[in-house]
Amino acid sequence: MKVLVLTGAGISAESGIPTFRGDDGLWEGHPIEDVATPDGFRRNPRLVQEFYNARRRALLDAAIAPNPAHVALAEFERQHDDDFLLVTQNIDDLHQRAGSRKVIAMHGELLKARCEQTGDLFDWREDLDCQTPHPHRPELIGTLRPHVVWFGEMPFGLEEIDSFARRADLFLAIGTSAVVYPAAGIVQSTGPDCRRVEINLGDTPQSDRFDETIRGKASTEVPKFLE
Ligand code: BV8
Repeated sequence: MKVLVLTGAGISAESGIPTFRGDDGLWEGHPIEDVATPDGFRRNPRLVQEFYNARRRALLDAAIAPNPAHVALAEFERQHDDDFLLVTQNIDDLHQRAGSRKVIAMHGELLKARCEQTGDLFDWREDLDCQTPHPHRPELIGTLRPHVVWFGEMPFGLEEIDSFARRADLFLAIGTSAVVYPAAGIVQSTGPDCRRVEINLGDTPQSDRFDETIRGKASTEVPKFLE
């Protein structure tokens, strides 16, 4: 059985990471176009670097850890290794910390930095600013950015995701508001015989495309569904 899982910010909410569109929405105080677009970065790189530095520091806080939903997905992958793919819109590393291996972080990773000139990727746990020298080429000052997909930028892994979705027997969407594309459109790539299940606190604009909608918290409902 080929299983495709898509997760959004809702799966990390109970681990203490704020979602984007909840009351404690991340974007508050910062219009999206100021902090999550290439233009915003060009206009005010310091503001954008600090926005991600704050999120990186928060993610590395000792209190932040995978919750039972992350753990259940990692365990399920171990039991179904050959035909399983986890796609996350999240840029935290909680799936990886829980033990998930087959992960496509389609919107990038908060704990990586990328050189705009060389494309080099680095594991990055410190603050980034506009004067951070490139680790191997110090002459490249201020060329490092968060390895994160901003609005208007191409997400990662789209071909692999689409090809897997077309052949999936089960598609499980967990904790996503289904408003950001192309992630929100993955459900439409699944075949006619695919069982589509949505786990969320409430309805989303895509809920009617699912065969089953399970309403409740991810940390309770995901382990229950996968057991
Ligand atoms: C693209 C990384 C072209 C950054 C993110 C105008 C100009 C350019 C593009 C567009 C445009 N208009 C529209 C677009 C397309 C745009 C888009 O979709 N915009 C939306 C706003 C309309 N998309 C793009 O720009 C994408 N790129 O289009 O490139 C292209 C595309 C294809 C092919 C060729 C070219 C790039 C989008 C990626 C942007 N980057 N993140 C960062 O993180 O800082 S998006 C951001 O939103 C996060 O990744 C986040 O994951 C994502 C979606 O949010 P969710 O994860 O769903 O989180 P949210 O808070 O919204 O919802 C939480 C859900 O959990 C809720 O439903 C809640 O009920 C539930 N929940 C809460 N607690 C729990 C729970 N469920 C269960 N248990 C709980 N405890």
